[in-house]
Amino acid sequence: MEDLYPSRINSEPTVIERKDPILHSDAGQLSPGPLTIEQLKSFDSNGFLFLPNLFSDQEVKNMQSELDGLWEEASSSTRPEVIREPQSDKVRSIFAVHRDDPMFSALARDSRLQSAVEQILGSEVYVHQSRINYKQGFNGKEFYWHSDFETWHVEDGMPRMRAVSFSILLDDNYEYNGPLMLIPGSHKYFVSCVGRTPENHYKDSLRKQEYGVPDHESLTWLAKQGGISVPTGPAGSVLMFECNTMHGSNSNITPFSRRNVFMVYNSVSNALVKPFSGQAPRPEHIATRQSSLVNK
Ligand code: 6CS
Ligand code: FE
Repeated sequence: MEDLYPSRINSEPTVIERKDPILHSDAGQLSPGPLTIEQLKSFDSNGFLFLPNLFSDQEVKNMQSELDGLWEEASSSTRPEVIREPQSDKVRSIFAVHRDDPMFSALARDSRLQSAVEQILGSEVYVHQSRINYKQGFNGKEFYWHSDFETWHVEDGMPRMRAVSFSILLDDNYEYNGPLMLIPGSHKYFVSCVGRTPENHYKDSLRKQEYGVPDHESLTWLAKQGGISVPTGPAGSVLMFECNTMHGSNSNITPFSRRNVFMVYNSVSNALVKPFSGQAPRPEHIATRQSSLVNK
């Protein structure tokens, strides 16, 4: 399959225009769904949309106690889905919760998420990846600037930009406890990164990403034209962002954790092929490849 978004191949970084639509429709008009025209236009223009208080206080409390139980189990676990912080053994992320945990499996199928993403992607969807990021107080380290699509294209073989991430806030997100920062409009450009992907890169990149990160000049160019947006709000809110929107988050040096759960939906018309890096695919708990899960 032709590589429309080559990255980690050239010795110099380049920025190319996006080749895919942002609001997809197989039938020529947008699918019906919960998002208003204004919300769709905002997502199209910025590459993200903040939905305050989508989940009730009780739903948040239920998910927070689920997080506590998962944290306890993960703290002494050696299973590969558990990722630890780069400078400590503290739990940083737990992957594949949509597959392994009943509450988050139900969340993945929640119509508030599924109907919104099917409206944008214009097709049936499946969960490409899910994870909990704990971003613990004092210990939660940064996620450097990146486009998720760049990684999912190069390392997982995601052909086109037809996927959306939902970050469900499970703690109040303040400007100071490491909220997600996004560059409005950055989803319209693909930053081709330099450097060859190391073998088994995910063993390091999920702790601290050093390959597939954009160069300072490209980041500066994007930020000067789009600025930097830091959506904050109460637990239970949802931040949905396009797979190619440039984002990152700072280390959390406050006492207040910034836990969230991510659900990433891919169009069933955009199922993973061989990684464009030419290397072996990443494990199933990071990128869904099993057809049983892909075909609804
Ligand atoms: O490599 C990945 O798939 C993960 N890395 C980051 C920093 N964001 C997306 C995804 O969770
Ligand atoms: Fe990311």
